[in-house]
Amino acid sequence: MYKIQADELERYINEFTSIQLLYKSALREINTKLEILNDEFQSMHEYNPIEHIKSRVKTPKSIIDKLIRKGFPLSLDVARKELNDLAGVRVICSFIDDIYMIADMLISQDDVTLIKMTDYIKNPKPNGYRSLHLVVEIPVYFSNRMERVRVEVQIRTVAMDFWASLEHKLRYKYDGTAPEDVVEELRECSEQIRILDEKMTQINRTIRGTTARNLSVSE
Ligand code: 0O2
Repeated sequence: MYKIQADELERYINEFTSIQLLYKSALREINTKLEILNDEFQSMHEYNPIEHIKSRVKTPKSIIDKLIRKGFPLSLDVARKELNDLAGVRVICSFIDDIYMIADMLISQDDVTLIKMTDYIKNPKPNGYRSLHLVVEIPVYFSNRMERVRVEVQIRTVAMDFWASLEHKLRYKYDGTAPEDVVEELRECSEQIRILDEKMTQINRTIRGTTARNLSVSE
């Protein structure tokens, strides 16, 4: 078990505070982009693809846990280089089609650089986790400099988010080692949610008179 000295922890927290502004600013930029897309859709099509948006800068404890989990040394420089989710945005959409549409619209913006995309909807994790993950880099302008900052954007439906929240809670409860029957039940719930999401998406297409959108973003 890795033990952190008090002075090391204090230095780490001080360093963390100094870069928090950078990541908070990047989150504001991304949030604004997403809100504009949602508002434009509402105004042009009377339709909101985004139910809600949550964002956070990763806490010091969560950064330490992840560095240890991934076998990296405890350094903020390493965290900034190796962890993609120091700044994270979670975008909750109504339907599966909306996820790919929002992702497409975001990454096609000139100042947004796509670093990595992981499609856990087409290829769910073995435990049943489903979500579209984008790591993007955006410029943040300060008084005397511009910095390019990475942000992880997780886009998923309300149902996928419901599953992920419960699974996250259970994982904490069992300290990462849930009994196999619980793991299996969660997998089954994920499958039921997949069926439900696909049905709801189909109903939405029928109501709105649309066909499957171009999902090229994940192909
Ligand atoms: P927390 O506490 O939510 O911050 P990589 O980006 O490939 O270098 P990483 O970061 O492990 O490596 O990638 P991945 O798998 O995309 O996971 C990033 C985040 O996605 C996680 O952050 C979770 O928020 C979420 N996530 C991934 N897998 C699962 C899962 O099985 N269940 C749930 N509930 N969430 C998941 P953290 O830091 O692990 O956790």
